[in-house]
Amino acid sequence: KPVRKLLASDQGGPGRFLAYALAKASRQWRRNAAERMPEAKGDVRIALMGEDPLFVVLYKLYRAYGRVFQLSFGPKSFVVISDPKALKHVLVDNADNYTKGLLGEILDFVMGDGLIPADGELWKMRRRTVVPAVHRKYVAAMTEMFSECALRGVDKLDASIGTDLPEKGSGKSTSLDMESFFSRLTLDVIGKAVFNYEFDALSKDDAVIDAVYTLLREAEYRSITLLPYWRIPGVSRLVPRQRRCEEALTLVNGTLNTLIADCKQMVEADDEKFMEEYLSKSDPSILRFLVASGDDVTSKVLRDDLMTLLIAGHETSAAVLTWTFYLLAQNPKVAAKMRAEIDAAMPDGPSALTTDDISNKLRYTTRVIYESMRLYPQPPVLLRRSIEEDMVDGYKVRSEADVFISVWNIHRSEEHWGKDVLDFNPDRFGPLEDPHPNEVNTGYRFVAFGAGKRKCLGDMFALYENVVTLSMLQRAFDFELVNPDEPVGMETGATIHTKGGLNMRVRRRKDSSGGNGTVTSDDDLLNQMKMGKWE
Ligand code: HEM
Ligand code: RET
Repeated sequence: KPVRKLLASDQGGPGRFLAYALAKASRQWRRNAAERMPEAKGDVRIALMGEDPLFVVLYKLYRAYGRVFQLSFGPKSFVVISDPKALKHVLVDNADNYTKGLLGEILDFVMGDGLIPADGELWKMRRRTVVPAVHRKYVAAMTEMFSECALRGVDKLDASIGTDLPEKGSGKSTSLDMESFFSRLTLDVIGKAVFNYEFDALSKDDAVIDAVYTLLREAEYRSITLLPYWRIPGVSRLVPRQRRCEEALTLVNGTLNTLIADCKQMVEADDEKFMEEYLSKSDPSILRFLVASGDDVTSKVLRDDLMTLLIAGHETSAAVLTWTFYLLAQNPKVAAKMRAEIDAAMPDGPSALTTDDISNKLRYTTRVIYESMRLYPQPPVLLRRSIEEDMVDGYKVRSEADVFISVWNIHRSEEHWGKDVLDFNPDRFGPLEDPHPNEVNTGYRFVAFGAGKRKCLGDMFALYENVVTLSMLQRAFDFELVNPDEPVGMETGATIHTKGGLNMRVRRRKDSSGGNGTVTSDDDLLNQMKMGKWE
């Protein structure tokens, strides 16, 4: 105000110069004040040491400190972003100023120079090489395989029904940890898709499967120990785990190298024009595409990318299915509406689905998956590191600052989604004609697959895989929580897990033809049991 007054009374001469200088200083002062980012302090450290997973602590802090704030511990500090515009700035508008930062440190041991942690020219080159492998036609071909794997899952569940004591009047059931079921099912899917490898994790445990799980657990362990790096001094605590992890890496790498070599031989023996033939082959795997399109099979980046795809495709889909089933169990109206759609799409029981079926007959089911990814985004937080100083939402972000973009916070923000933000409501995305919410058509409020140049390249693959698996299982069975009144709890690694598994009771649906296409009712089942078929 005084500056404005001075300006108003300015009649020229030295007064004019003084007014100008004061106005400039005032603007500078205001800018500096605005640039001072809210800082979470006090007992934040205690909160972070507590029971809540990191992303839940960040949600509480977001509600206290707002959409961009800084979290500091002694010399360490990082910026937490919970705002669509700020997210867009970092991931899209000024994306070249950010690297994957900590993510590389967390995932280096298993992904090396793979696409997720890679930066700069290497990333650009690999993205250009890998993206064509997951084009539309490949995803359509894969959808057939998703159906096969899901049907195998249906058979597995079907075979285990009857292992629980029947409750009065409720028919035979089985109770099992669906989280672990989904983890095995999605491992089978991604093994086939990436390198045409049959893990068959739904049926067996073997050394390679064990080794893959050791690596996954290690990646998750590093996410939670290296990430809140204030928790442990250095990485010394990792050392005792190191050997087991090394052994697992050796085994999985060995398997990958064999698969690469086999594939190379196969492609070389094939004198037809590969690119045209690719999709009609019995194994249109990503590996086959990369080898045939000239990727150097001796290169470490090829192996790193295969491992990256294996982990990225496996962990995320398993988590999405787990939380979708949890949400459906708690929201029977949504479940019933979805069921009606699924039953109409597969009137005679579980059967193979195509991408056309998904696009035309399973739009609400598609929305169920998206809405589940809104409430439980996997991973809940994205990581970046600034290269040069930047301005985000009017605040200064220093160079080499670690930035956490909380997708969880954006997806659960009342400001952006309204009062019913926590409701599981697949209808919230509007008319079903276009069932695909994305960053652009939601103004960066829905960013389950990220945004900008580092956006997930497996988004359609993942969506179809999840819709097919969800539909098939729901067509065949009824699912309910074994302990509906007990919260499942959350734990974070790279993705969100339940605390003690997703324990569900599974019953064959009376109107379903079941996994082997022969069981139509409990009576049928009983007869068959008498004949020893289900023993
Ligand atoms: C990147 C989510 C499935 C491959 C990402 C990112 C997200 C994401 C959020 C961005 C990470 C960042 O910005 O830091 C998901 C979810 C999935 C899924 C929720 C399942 C529901 C898949 C599948 C594949 C895949 C099936 C492979 C077939 C990748 C790759 C990247 C990536 C290679 C790195 C892309 C790049 O940096 O250029 N994913 N993903 N993802 N995802 Fe996915
Ligand atoms: C996945 C595959 C999809 C893309 C990315 C991955 C890794 C994410 C990590 C996130 C860690 C987040 C944490 C948040 C805590 O609140 C899931 C492998 C980027 C490692 C620990």
